[in-house]
Amino acid sequence: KKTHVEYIERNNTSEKLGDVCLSLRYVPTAGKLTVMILEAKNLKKMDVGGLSDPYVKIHFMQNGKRLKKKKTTIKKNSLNPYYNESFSFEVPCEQIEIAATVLDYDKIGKNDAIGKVVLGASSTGTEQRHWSDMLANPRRPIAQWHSLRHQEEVNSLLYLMQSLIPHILPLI
Ligand SMILES: [Ca+2]
Repeated sequence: KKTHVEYIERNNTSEKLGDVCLSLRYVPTAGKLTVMILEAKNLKKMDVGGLSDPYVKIHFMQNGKRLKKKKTTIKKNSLNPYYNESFSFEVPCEQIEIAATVLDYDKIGKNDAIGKVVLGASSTGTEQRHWSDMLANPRRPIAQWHSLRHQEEVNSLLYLMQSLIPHILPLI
């Protein structure tokens, strides 16, 4: 049985899944976070004999635990969809994360995830920069492109974090 770390390493060879552009707007006084899904580009083709039918699912999370779920409309047969759809969340505390998963809608069977990004205080790289830009610019929407990662890779990291947090917190 593979450990989560081995799984992450095995999947690090980056297959191109596509990119998603979203904006984050945080109003500290109102405790409100607005996520706007703007567009996606170069998405992976998921349908045999077609393109993909992408939509974006947004999870609002706290310490890796899902609190709320929202989703965009489905854009049929497109690898470069435009959404311009926004979702607001009430922020209970600072320790929150936003996960955006791009999925391919299928009429029959389960919808497959194309890729995913997680934005929050514990993110790294571009995701981390976006999050700190948002916090540094209250009330202003900050837009940025993100490369999608494999859902399994992101979930493994979230799982690791969730299982580590109870052990790390007493040390901080
Ligand atoms: Ca499809």
